[in-house]
Amino acid sequence: MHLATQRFASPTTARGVSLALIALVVLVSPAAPAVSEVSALQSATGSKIAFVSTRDGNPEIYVMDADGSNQTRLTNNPGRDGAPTWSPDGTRIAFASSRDGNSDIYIMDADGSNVTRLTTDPADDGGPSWSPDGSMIAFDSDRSGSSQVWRTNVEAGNWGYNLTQLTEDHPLGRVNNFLAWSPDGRWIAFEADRDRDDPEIYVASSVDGTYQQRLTFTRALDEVPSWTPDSKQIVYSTDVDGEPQNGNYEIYIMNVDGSDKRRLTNSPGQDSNPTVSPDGKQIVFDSSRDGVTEIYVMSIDGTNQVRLTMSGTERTGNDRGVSNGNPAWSPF
Ligand SMILES: [Ca+2]
Ligand SMILES: [Ca+2]
Ligand SMILES: [Ca+2]
Repeated sequence: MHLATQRFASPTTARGVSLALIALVVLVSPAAPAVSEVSALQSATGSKIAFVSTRDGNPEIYVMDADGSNQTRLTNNPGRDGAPTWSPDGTRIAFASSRDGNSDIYIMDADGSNVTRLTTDPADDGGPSWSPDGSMIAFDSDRSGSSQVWRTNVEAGNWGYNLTQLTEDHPLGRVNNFLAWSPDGRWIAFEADRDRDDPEIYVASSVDGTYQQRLTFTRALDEVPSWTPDSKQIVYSTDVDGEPQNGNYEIYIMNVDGSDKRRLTNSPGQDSNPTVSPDGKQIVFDSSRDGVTEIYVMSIDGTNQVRLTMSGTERTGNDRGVSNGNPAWSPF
């Protein structure tokens, strides 16, 4: 974990364990909702973006149209609510919240109603990412003693939740988190500090955590991976340009084998938390390039960068300011 990264949605930042939104983007929904449900969710532009804002005093989850219009609050709780991730059918949002005293995973309908609690462990659970078939959620938890990647069924069913730990504890308690389930269902991408004091991007089998492959090899902070809809590329954030761990993150894209890494942003602020639109043509991300953290969108090749939120304010004295970040593009 890295102080340089903007982690305002985390309920546990003070401990150095934090959560993020990793959007799960799917090209095809295996369990399509009823037509009426889909049409109710679709905006005029055909897509929604969930995000986290502190504009109402503490971190809450909001949703907006993909052009930045119709910004609506979905949670209203004094706890820290963050890390929104869409169900593959677009009807629900999983998120992390500290509303019951420690960070747990919750699920709500896409309009904010029907909130249910998925995890109840006294350890911190966060950073959910939905499986593309909708049946499971991967998340990070320190219930084993250090932050590791876990998954659980969304419904108990006849065989229970089948809670499974996918990454192993390390003697030094290093972290594996900021995970994203691949749209083809086979892989979970995550960042891990396990090798050294700077994180790298890994992928592992979503079945049992095997076949782990490390995709970055830098002294930089390589973080917050997310997938393109075809599962062939990963977008992420890194401060690899300039001095090691300088904190100036840029959005990069690479092939799933780690090849062909390309920089998409070039701003003096922190550019982070990218997720890809369901048509694979755009990336939504957050950036502090204009002085406060706001949400931006760009084409998949880095062109046409446009700011979507405008309500951020700077920290001054005891005023913690307002930030908008951790965007997640809906699957429709
Ligand atoms: Ca809240
Ligand atoms: Ca690194
Ligand atoms: Ca930057």
